[in-house]
Amino acid sequence: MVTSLPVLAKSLLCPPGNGVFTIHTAQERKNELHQRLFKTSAPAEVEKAWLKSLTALDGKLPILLGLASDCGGGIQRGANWGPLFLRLELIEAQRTFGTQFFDAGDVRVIPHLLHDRYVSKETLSSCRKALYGSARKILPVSPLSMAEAFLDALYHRHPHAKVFGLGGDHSVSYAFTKSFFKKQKKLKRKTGILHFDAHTDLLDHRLGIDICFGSWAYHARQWCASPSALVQVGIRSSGKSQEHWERTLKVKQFWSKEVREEGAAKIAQKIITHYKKIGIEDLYLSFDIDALDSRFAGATGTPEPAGLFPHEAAVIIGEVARHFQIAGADLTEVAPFVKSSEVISLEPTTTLLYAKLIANLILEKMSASWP
Ligand SMILES: [Mn+2]
Repeated sequence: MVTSLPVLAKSLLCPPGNGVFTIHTAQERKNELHQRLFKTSAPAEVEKAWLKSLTALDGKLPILLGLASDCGGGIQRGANWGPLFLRLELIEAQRTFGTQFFDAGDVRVIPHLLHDRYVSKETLSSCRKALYGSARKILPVSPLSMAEAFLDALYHRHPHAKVFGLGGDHSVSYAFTKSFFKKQKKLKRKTGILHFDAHTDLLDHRLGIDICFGSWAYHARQWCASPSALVQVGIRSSGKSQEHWERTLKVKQFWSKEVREEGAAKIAQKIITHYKKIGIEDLYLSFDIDALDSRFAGATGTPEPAGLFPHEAAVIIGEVARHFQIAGADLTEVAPFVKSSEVISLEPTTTLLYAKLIANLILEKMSASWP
């Protein structure tokens, strides 16, 4: 028997904003979010209202899925708070711009786990007991594995659903893209990735760990229509040269410097020409907030100067989305409690402002109907 989506969601997910397991921390923000979404902040009422809302999930609007995991990060964590803070921004955007989306909630997160492939039998049993009340429940226990299980079921039911994932550190894109590419393959759609980032995330492993914030793109490129269907924009902090990555892994890169020198519109045209040449039909858009210059996005795990200006990213997304369907997307590495040393007073709010604008733009493009 196929489990219904709301029933599966009840096991794997929790109400929007609840992905970080806390008793008191940020409770006022959770209350605010739940008041706005469900007109109540009483936990039992919120749970009831959220479960009821899931029965209306029909895959027509872009679907938000929060994955409040930063276990795959490793320099400065804090992106686990992304989904809660971004939700409040998106509700604001909804009011200002009329952007439409369906909020499925957050994946339940055990913050010490990343993916079930790293989990021992004993831990699997004890975490199943903790999450599902029984060690015999054959369900995943790690955030990335749970996200993948939910998305597999969602895409099985609604193959054309467009999911906008809210991270989390960038390892969450491993789970989002894995499910996404499985179903794109079934739909026989030739699909690429448009990846905004200061870093390439192209390591095959980091300290022996094959799934993390520095390696998800290495794996995801193998699921694309071809390796060169992974196009990276905004790169500027890499141990290896552009020539190295393009030659050895066949990916296509536009470093931040090139965008500044040639202008965003011209880069967008180059990207469009490239995707057309290799026959791409659909795109997955992954946006690491550190693609933006650290003056605009300092509240993130690895802020980098000399990055993209928000309008440059917006021009590229806008142009490319006129030619290719944005069939799936995510926004990662927004770490609202993180302050880097420059412009301390401004950073969290500045980062959230630009994250909101980028997220809103992506949702708007995902909402566009496609022939
Ligand atoms: Mn990244």
